Amino acid sequence: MARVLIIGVTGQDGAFLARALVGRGDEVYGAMRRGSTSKTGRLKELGIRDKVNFCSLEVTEFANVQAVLDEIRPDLIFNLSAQSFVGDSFKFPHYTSGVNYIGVLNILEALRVLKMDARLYQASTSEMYGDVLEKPQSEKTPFNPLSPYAVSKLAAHSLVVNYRHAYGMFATSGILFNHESELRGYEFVTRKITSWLARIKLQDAEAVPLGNLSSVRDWGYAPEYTDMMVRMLDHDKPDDFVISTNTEHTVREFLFMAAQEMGFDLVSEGEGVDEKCFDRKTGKLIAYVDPRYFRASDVVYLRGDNSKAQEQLGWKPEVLAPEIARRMAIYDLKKAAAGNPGL
Ligand code: GDR
Repeated sequence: MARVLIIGVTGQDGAFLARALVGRGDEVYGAMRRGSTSKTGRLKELGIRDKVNFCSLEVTEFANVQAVLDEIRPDLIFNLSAQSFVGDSFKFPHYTSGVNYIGVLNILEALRVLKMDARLYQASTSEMYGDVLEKPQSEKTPFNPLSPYAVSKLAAHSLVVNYRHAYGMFATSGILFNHESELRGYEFVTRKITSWLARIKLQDAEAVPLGNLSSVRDWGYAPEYTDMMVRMLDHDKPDDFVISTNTEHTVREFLFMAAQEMGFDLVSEGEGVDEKCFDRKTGKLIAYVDPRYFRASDVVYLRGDNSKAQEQLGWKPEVLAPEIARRMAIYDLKKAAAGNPGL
């Protein structure tokens, strides 16, 4: 049994990870930001809220990070805390950089100062590939970030590599490609689509406004990805691993798949900012492009080469984008039917 600290326990990944660790008998500490106590809905949904020991932690405050690590003395630390919405990082670059980079610096420094030999997992991201220099992207592909979010994550990623080499720390980065689930936040495109379509279907909501429909992503299923986080820290040495499905779909394809599950039969008309998606059966407008959702610079193609994780960690993704769209659509229809779109 390990003592585990999950920093950022209230998010999608934090909740699934906590469930996996509780399930294997670990003692799980869940750190969250001040004032986040009301955000434990996902842990409740998974039936493990009372199995997690909560603590308050502000990663941007070094003294606080040091004190919490010293008190808990975990064997394993998963750092999932982040300002994780790429779109918002253009509006809040300082805040994003503070949490996503200084936060990691504080954790690494606290481990060093306290001379703790805890294993650290850092949540790196496919967004670091940005304007991609290779297809598909692997651990060897050079990074080329396109947002303050990606820059902050790349800085943190580089720091983890540096502390691993300089101080021999067991610090591992998972370069996770997009991973979705029924517990995904509503600001991300998959959940925005499934939750909104459910409201169109059952509550006669207006059509959903979307940004770049041609953007390509490699979407995997979050619970499988959090299982891989555990496997990465159970591995015999610290390293960097791409976790992806090595499949690709456009946002438009995801929209069509989710819509089909809800009984819509979409057809797209027009191009670029004029694109509109109608239901063939009723002629009703279901989705349209709204330039307000375009990003100042967008990552338009991501697809991960996961061979290293397959070979070294036994990674085999089972749930792929069509099934993810199906599961999220079914879940959100149930939520909308119950009149409760929230978590
Ligand atoms: P991403 O996820 O930025 O890849 O980061 P998101 O779902 O926000 O965007 C994916 C793509 O969809 C396009 N898009 C829209 N996106 C949103 N959010 N809303 C829209 O209306 C919309 N229309 C089109 C985007 O432009 C983009 O190209 C996620 C986050 O979880 C990160 O924290 C994580 O690091 C990466 O995945 C891996």
